[in-house]
Amino acid sequence: MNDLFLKALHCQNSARAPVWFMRQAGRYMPEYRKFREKYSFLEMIHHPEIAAQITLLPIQLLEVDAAILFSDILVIPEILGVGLRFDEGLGPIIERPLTNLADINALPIPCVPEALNYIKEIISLLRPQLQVPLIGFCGAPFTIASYLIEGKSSNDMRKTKRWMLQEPESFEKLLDLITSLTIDYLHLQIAAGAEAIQIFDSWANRLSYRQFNRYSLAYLKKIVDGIASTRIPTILFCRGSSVFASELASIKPSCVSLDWNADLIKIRQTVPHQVAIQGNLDPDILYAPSPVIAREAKEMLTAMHGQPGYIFNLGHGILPDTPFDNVRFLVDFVKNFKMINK
Ligand code: 1CP
Repeated sequence: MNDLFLKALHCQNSARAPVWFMRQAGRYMPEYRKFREKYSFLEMIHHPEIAAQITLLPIQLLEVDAAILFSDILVIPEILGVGLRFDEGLGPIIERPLTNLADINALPIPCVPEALNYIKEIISLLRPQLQVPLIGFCGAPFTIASYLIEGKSSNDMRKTKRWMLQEPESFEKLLDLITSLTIDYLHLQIAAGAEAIQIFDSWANRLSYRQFNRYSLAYLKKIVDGIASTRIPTILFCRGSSVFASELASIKPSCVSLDWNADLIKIRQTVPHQVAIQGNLDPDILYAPSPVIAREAKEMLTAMHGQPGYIFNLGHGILPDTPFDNVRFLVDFVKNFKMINK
């Protein structure tokens, strides 16, 4: 069993830095595209056998140090019955986005263990096949709320922020609802065998400092506290984590995952030493020729050398048109880094 990743999450790793990537199973992989020729994205995440096989692709083809469940943060909106679909080229669409308090009150309250039982099946299929830890995940309440309100990916979050500022009470009611479903969902993943949890707050960078504390961090804290009894390590990622790293660390996750704007060493100095750091190569660097990839990765690995709580990752997910061979090159480079230095 390769436990480098779990050791690093506990800040107890004395070997090389473990490596895995956000969105490590996806379109940049020819094998993934073969599945996508046969099935829609929703079919793939709903079908336990297929979702398990796709989770395993990066382990088989890249030999990364952790697996992440093949699913999506939007499974929570889906069980709220708002009509989730994924359109080619457009990404996620919610057919009946929320517009007011009455819409929130009309939502059915799903029974999470029943509605998401298929996730339990995926994890049960996966665990016996894995020699690396399995990461479960969810979206953060602010990011999930933004999809429920915008109805699609939005860069400006205009509707979400307008609601948040005009009617903070009902906005918080929505965040509370998502938080409680999410805690149940993470307990389901952990009971089924997830060995670490990453929470994605992909749109937190749209918030001011005070808004972040009130509408993002407070709910992240409820989730971290809500699963603390399981003692499963938690990783907090947000776009904006280079700005909010100290605040994220203050709610005592096991690890803060940094976007690519941050200087790793500077952040390491501000985040308490018992909290691990993950990140943060710019995903665009994977378009560069391999000597550039090597130079940039070496810079980060040298800066973090000897850190017992460091996990190599990107600053956000792998992009769909990334050359597969460059990703493979990067994994090998990170894994061999110690040897190069000797
Ligand atoms: O084949 C396809 O077209 C589907 C593309 C795809 C994939 C591979 C989507 C649609 N989701 C996923 C899987 C996924 N999503 C994983 C799987 C595990 C992995 O390999 O990492 C995870 C962890 C996610 C999480 C996710 N989904 C986030 C948070 C992380 C991030 O990237 O910021 C978000 C925001 C989503 C929403 C989502 N799902 C898919 C799309 C195209 C989007 C929209 C992103 C956006 O709004 O910009």
